[in-house]
Amino acid sequence: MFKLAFKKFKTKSISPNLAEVINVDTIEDKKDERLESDNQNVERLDISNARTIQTFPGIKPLCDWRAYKLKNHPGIIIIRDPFTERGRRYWIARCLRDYPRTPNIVNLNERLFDDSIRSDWWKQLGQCNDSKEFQRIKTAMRWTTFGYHHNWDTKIYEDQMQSPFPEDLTSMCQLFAFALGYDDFKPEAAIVNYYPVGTTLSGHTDHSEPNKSAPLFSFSFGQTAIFLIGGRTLDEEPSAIFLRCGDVMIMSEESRLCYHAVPRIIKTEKSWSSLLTNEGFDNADIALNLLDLDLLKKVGDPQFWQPFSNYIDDSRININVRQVLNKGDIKLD
Ligand SMILES: O=C(O)CCC(=O)C(=O)O
Repeated sequence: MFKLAFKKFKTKSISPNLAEVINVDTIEDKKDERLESDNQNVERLDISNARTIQTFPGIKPLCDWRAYKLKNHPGIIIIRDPFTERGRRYWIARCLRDYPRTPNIVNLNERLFDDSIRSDWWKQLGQCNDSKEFQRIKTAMRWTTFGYHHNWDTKIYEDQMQSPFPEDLTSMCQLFAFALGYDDFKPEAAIVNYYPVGTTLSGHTDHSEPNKSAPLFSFSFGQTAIFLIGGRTLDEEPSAIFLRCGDVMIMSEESRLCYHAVPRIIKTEKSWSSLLTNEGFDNADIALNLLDLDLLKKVGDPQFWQPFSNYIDDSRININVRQVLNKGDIKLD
């Protein structure tokens, strides 16, 4: 069932029937009965009782968040783009410019890419003048890991295999975790996935973490993904849902160990090169020190922002954050 659905959405020769894909933006459109019945699986989540959170740069106030749950997949929560435009730009720039740098690990193969590219991909990409080589370097980047590095061969985390977990990402994840009542959540491992249009991620479960009860936080930026969420085995029929720029998905409870995949990236986002719409920030706000203030300012400069905008014009980025250790443990066995 899962593999068939993956194939159906992946196949390039036919356009998949996108009416089947859950689109949370249509949930409140009471006028259109067809849309409502398409979305019987989705319910708005009442977060009016969510924990009050401090203001956080680049994130809208809690009262403006729209959150949804999937009735057939208990534990999946989607917060529909709670970021401001400056916030989205900030995280896109972090994922491209900073996170794929040494000591973080990237997928780039040492036989195909020299050390300078493997240790600072974005900088070398910016210095490449040959359009064919530029495209080769750009599309080769598929993931970077930090915090505990996931070993894709052994599928285990090791104490010696760690790089520092960025403080800004820790603060941002803990803000969402706290709002949803996961006060003890500790971000300890992250995978940033890069998806040029046309790439996919096949069905898998995330079960390498010794702590399988902590939720997983997933942040999507750039172009839209069709995301499949299934059950604990490949026999169960998955649901397809759009994950759009700025969406935050939480995989908790039963869904934490369920099969999921990204069979398709769809180019839906308009060009990003426009000026930021009247979105300033208060320099005196102490919460600003949770982020890289210099970068937060710079992403509003059209010239600085242009290369990031070009990248995201035909790509998606996903930041996938997990807790590795069980509560009370200070290291892996
Ligand atoms: O890109 C996504 O939305 C999912 C990524 C994922 O499943 C993973 O990193 O394990």
